[in-house]
Amino acid sequence: MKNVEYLSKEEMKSIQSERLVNQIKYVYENQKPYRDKMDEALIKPEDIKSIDDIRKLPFTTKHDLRENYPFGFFATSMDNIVRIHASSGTTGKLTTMGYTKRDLEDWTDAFKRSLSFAGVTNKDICHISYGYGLFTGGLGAHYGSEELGCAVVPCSTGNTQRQLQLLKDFGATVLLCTPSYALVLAEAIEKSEEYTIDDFKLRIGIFGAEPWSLGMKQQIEEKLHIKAYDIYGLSEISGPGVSMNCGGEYLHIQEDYFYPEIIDPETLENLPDGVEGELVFTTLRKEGVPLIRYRTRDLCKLYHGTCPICGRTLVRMDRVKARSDDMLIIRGVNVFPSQIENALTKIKELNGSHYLLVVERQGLLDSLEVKVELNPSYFSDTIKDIEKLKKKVEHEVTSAIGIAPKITLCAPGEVPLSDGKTKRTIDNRKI
Ligand code: DLL
Repeated sequence: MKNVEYLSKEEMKSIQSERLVNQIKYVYENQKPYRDKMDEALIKPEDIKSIDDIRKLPFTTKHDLRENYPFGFFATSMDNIVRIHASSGTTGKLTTMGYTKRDLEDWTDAFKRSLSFAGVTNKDICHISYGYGLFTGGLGAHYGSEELGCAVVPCSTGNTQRQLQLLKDFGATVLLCTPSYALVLAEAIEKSEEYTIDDFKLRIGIFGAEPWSLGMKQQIEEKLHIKAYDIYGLSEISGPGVSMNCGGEYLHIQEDYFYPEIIDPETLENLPDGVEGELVFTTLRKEGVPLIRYRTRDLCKLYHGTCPICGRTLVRMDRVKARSDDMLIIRGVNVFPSQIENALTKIKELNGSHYLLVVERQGLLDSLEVKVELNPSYFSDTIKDIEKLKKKVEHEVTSAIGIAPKITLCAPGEVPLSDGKTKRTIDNRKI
């Protein structure tokens, strides 16, 4: 069979159409909440004849999943479910996902393919510091890497000193964790009296689960002497490995399993390639919890056509820089934490990836405070120098986001990153 990563548009469409028709029939017969939505929209499975008909179908939201907590969206009986994951998200109630044996095989295959984009092979030793548990990061990376034939070190999160020791002693060549934690590890090596970067054999990093800027990517690459890749996924659709970048900036989506669309979050109309909107996914082969037109809230752009970097034809998505619900509106201005991160990481006197945004409302006016760490190598004890640096940071952030924040410079270590997803904003406004 022809490699699915290099199919022509027509060949891919034919696979997607056949799978969508089956998926919709299956969902209509087995998933009551979505059947109700289809009945309400007066759509029958027979109306869906090809992938082009997908636009006729209603959307599914996180709210729908929460309303049906825990198992209302399961489309098969527990006899066929072999794993349950749940996503805590950064806010709100859990959403629960159930997987059949075939769902796990498909997800594993998607992750394995993603790894090969980065040139990972069965000769590699993969050190996994994504959390193992209800979060899909650890187990998703684990089975995908094993399937490729890598030697897997299932470290999970925490205990940074032990992680460093194992990374060194086992000679891991691939590190898989959140970008925040990659920086924690890199900075622990820098501070360590025991290790230098030359003690490690790392060559590739597979980082994801949270938005991170190109500035942060560059920092990680420089500090760890690796090439860093961006892996994307969400537990509702399976987990990590929905997409990953090749050598270029964009991420290839495993679109024979997960069909993407971009919509305008207000009008819900489909948007063309290159226009930013909300990413929507339809699973094409899921048995446990299939999801039709699931609104991810992630803001993104799509690009069809052959990849100029690697020649794959799998549709590409932009890096996810923010979620539509991550966006802060401060004094009427839309502000994305990643815009600020990009500005901060460009300033060499700062440890720009270590930042926290605090939003307050004083009277009628919103205020934004940016707390950011100084670079450990930056040293000055004159107030004049510190004030000058503050002004510079204020200027850079203001030109990035269009409003002036209060800048608080913190000592190294005062704004720690977590070993999972780091919370970047505290919004104290009661709106
Ligand atoms: O974060 C799955 C995952 C694990 C992806 C490990 C990559 C690596 P959830 O906990 O359900 O699943 O969170 C999904 O995280 O909708 C995005 O908002 C965000 N996200 C995931 N990967 C990226 C990424 C996992 N590479 C939510 N860049 C998604 C930006 C990401 N945001």
